[in-house]
Amino acid sequence: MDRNEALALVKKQLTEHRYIHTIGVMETAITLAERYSADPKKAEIAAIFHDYAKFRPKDEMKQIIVNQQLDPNLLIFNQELWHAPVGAYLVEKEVGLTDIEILNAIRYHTSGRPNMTLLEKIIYVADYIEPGRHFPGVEEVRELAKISLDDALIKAIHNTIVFLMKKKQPIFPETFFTFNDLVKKQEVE
Ligand code: DGI
Ligand code: FE
Ligand code: FE
Repeated sequence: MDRNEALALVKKQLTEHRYIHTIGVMETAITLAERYSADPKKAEIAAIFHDYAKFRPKDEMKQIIVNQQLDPNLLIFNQELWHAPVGAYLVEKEVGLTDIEILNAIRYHTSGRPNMTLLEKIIYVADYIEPGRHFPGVEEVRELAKISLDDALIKAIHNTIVFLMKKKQPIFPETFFTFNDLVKKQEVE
């Protein structure tokens, strides 16, 4: 699928603001793919569709989680987490994408997971540092992303966990598992 076709499909699913965010993630993901020797075409498509399900009604997402037997734990955590795995399902079903690397990059773009692939890391970091993001700490992650994708990813997850804790929000276990996995791997290096 080419870029313009993909963008036209996703535009219908998103608000103007979220569409502009998507373009930012796309451009950032391609840059990171070139920098870290991933497939820029896969990065482009995964980025374009990463927030495909962002505006689906809560009830529809809940039904998909139950009926498609996605992680039932999702239902007892922040519904902000749902659009990632539900998005992977819908992008396959409605758009017809079948590339498992692309689908997994969409599936894990919010929580991460242990043993993330290069493409999954790129989409996670690109989502965090795209030029439209302005939260505290983002500039540090942008700088890290020029040197080490793993260091950028660890910092982004660290910031997300601290942000949620400050708001006294529960942390999805996969987010911690992702952080632990990355940090443990650096210990043995
Ligand atoms: O969809 P985006 O806004 O572009 O970014 P995203 O997919 O990373 O979603 C960010 C939202 O998800 C944000 O509101 C925080 C929330 N989130 C991320 N990780 C966790 C989480 N919420 C909980 N409860 N636990 C998490 O581990
Ligand atoms: Fe998202
Ligand atoms: Fe996003």
